[in-house]
Amino acid sequence: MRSSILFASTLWAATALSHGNITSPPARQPGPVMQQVCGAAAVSAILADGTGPLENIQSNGAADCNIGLCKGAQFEDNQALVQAFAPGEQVPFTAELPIPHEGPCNVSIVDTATNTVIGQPLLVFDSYADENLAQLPPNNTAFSVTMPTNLGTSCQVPGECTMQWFWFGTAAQQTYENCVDFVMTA
Ligand SMILES: [Cu+2]
Repeated sequence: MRSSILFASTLWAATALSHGNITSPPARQPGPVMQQVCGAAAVSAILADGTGPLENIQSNGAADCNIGLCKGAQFEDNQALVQAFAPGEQVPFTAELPIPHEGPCNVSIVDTATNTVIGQPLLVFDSYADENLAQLPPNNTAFSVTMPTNLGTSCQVPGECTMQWFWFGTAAQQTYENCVDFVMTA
């Protein structure tokens, strides 16, 4: 998004511009529980453009609503999407980046109760989605992570952990997140 239209929050603008998101594995989507927690406007913003940045999503200000964790999407709306991964398993991701914005990106496992990263990021791009390149590197839209082998008993209960793709467009000042809910198999 150009800075000149950063202020735009109208529906047509959000619809006309798409930026990026994870398309596989399935990422958390908005739903009725998110609407209860974060309000209808936040849900509408994601439904209007699922690839838009966090900055386009208006929270209702409730203490329980954290747009900075999975765009405010709630685990309870996504229990059917929980993936099962084994320690050491390679998990392929696909992303779409219709409007790239250069900046850092990472994939990490997040403890949802505390919104803190567990261990080291599974993947780090110092420079991702560089719109100045003639063509994005193939690993920007198809990459994989290796599930850690040292999680102990963490992440075995659905909803306890989520795998978060995080990308910040530095010049655009736009933040992107998608969460893949999963359990680690023993
Ligand atoms: Cu954008």
